[in-house]
Amino acid sequence: MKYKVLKDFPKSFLWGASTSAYQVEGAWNEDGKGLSVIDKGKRLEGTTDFKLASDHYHHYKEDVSLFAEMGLKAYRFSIAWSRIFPNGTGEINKKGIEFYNNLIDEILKYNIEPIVTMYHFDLPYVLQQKGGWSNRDTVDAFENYGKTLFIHFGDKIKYWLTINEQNMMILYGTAIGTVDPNLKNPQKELYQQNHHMLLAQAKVMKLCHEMCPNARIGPAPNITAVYPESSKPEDVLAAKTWSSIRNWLYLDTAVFGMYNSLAWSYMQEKEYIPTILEGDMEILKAANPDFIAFNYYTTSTVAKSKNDESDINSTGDQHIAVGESGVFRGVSNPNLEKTEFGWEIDPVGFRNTLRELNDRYNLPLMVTENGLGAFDRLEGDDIINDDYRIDYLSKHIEQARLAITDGVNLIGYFPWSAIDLVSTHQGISKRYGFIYVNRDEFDLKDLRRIRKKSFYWYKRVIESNGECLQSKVKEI
Ligand code: BGP
Repeated sequence: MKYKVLKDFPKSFLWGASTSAYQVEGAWNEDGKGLSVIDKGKRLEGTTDFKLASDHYHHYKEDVSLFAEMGLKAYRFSIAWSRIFPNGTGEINKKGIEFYNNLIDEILKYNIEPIVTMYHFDLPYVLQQKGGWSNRDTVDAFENYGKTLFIHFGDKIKYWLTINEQNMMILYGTAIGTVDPNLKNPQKELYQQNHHMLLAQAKVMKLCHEMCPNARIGPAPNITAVYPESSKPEDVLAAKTWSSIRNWLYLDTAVFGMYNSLAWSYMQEKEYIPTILEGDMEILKAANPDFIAFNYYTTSTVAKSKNDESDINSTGDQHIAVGESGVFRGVSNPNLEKTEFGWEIDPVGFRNTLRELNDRYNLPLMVTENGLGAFDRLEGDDIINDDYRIDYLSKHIEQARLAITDGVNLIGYFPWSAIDLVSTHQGISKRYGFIYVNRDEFDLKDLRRIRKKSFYWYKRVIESNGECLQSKVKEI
């Protein structure tokens, strides 16, 4: 649609950037932190583990001062559950509370809004050993963890995200490294785990409203618009099926407290229906999220299933539509370029996704991840010319502004990632940050922080409240 004038980003727009504890902190076993499933997980051959990561645990003051120099209005980070409860429940680790109080105070010192993700893939390993999310006790463990966070940090944190990318843990958990390798019937188990996570999420949302009446809380799935490969009605049907399974199963339960009917039929057909106890649906209905946070990297394109193994598009990861025989066929979108990691780049798809969420839920939206992983090169004089990242982000911000003009209630935008950190499964060489961390997969070098070209670019974007972008706004 052609607009004569574009609406501005709101004056209070949360220009931010994101990280997660296990991917940035390091100090994997320091100061009383317990193990998480990530610490016990396998690594891709030739890529680093998370033991040191970006060593943010020891560099956080310098890092936050750089975030402030970049002009961030907000910073999204996660709290490591096993740094607060080394065993998931039971005794609190005081050093863990101390670290996050120091980090939050450092962020607030620069008038940056701290946005906390309560759980970002790193389930305490002791809980995994007790059955993880298959064990309904983990629901209570998460509620207890949430209550502890609200007690210790509730006076400083205004925005809480419950669970990062629950849908990716269910659909692509093996790629991410969150699936218990000992599960007997993984698929069926994962949908029972999902139900327990939904209950846990709903309980902490209700608790947050009771304990921290001035705070706002919401879910944080990975959401993407799903396109049909053609205008063939069967392809359109397949796209709606995948979107229900990938997106609406998670958000209809979080927002409406009900399972999406198409996703439910899929679960019935596959015999994935979880055990739902008396009162569970009432718990889901009592959640009432204040906003929806979501991560966006790309869109999915699917076609009608051919009911054979050729439906499977690739080994896939959380940003590639794999396909499921008898359900949908994962295909590439010939209209989109790909990153060097095979992820399709779709800025207009970002606007599609924003519109779809706004229409479906009519809640404030916060984009908590959007970014380009690339093999950045450190050139002479500490120069990193990540023009490709500037191009990717500027095009997505342009589309965000068009979506705001469309009427979408967008309250924040947080590129992944604030600073280089370790990819879920592709090492630290796959860099996302505005700030380069001088280490390689196995050579830790000096870990010095180096501002990339995109650091200065994003600083200008924030100063101009989104006006000053590299490429002109496309008229669509
Ligand atoms: C999202 C996760 C982030 C981050 C991002 C980039 O799914 O929420 O934690 O990992 O993907 O993907 P990757 O790290 O696999 O390159």
